[in-house]
Amino acid sequence: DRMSLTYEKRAELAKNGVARQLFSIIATKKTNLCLSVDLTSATKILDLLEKVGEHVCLVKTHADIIEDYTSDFITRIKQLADRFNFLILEDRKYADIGHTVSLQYSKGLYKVGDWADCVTAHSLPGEGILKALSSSNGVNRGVFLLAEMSSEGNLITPDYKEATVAMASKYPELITGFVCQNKDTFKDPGLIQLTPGVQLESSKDDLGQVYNTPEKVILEKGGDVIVVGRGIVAAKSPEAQAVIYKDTLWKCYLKRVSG
Ligand code: 5FU
Repeated sequence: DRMSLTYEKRAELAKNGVARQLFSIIATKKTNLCLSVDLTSATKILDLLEKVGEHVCLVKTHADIIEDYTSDFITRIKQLADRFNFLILEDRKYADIGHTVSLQYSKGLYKVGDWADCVTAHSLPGEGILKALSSSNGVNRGVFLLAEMSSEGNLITPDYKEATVAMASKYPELITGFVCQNKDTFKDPGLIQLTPGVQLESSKDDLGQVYNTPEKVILEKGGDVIVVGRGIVAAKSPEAQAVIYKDTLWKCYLKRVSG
């Protein structure tokens, strides 16, 4: 059962290179915190990462919300990723036919394939989307497939979720894990459960986002890497808040694997 296995052990079981790398970074840095840097200024994102880079294993971006996006931003965020040893996930949630996704992934303004260690994708269009993301893969790259969402009233059904996990099992070298909310969604301990919708107190925002606590998400719902956005980014001191989240999340993990 993946709930009781350590990150070190799971690194050995991972078939995707990015999953292996991410499990190892988590074990080395003792942090399972993924920071979602949902800011619209490249400068502000870089300033924030200077302060919190040491506390996170993964940085999640939405490149298409950045107003001053340039290739220089990518050079700098990659330097920070090297310096602080974190990976980068572009949360693009690809959802089109394979041909279009392969263009969206490698071309246009963002050229995501050049810099993102991993990306998110919907299973909705069928497995052509995974073929597209594998064939544009030269180096060590990964995909988190959306199996569940955190938002209220989302249309994902149990059947859709199961079919998503079945689809992923045909691409073991590509799939890093699932964006999902529950431990029963998948079993393979070599895959990562990336769970968003987390704040220190259970709550909601006014556009349908639902927040669970670290305890609930890690101990009951099986989250392996926890995505926090506004809980940190909108805090008075994001740096101090990142440390609080890191420590809280890590304590929950230790409790989970200790029995
Ligand atoms: F797939 C998902 C999902 O189900 N819920 C999410 O919230 C992705 N997200 C992303 O996580 C969303 O796009 C935000 O970037 C982030 C959560 O940010 P928050 O500020 O912690 O609500």
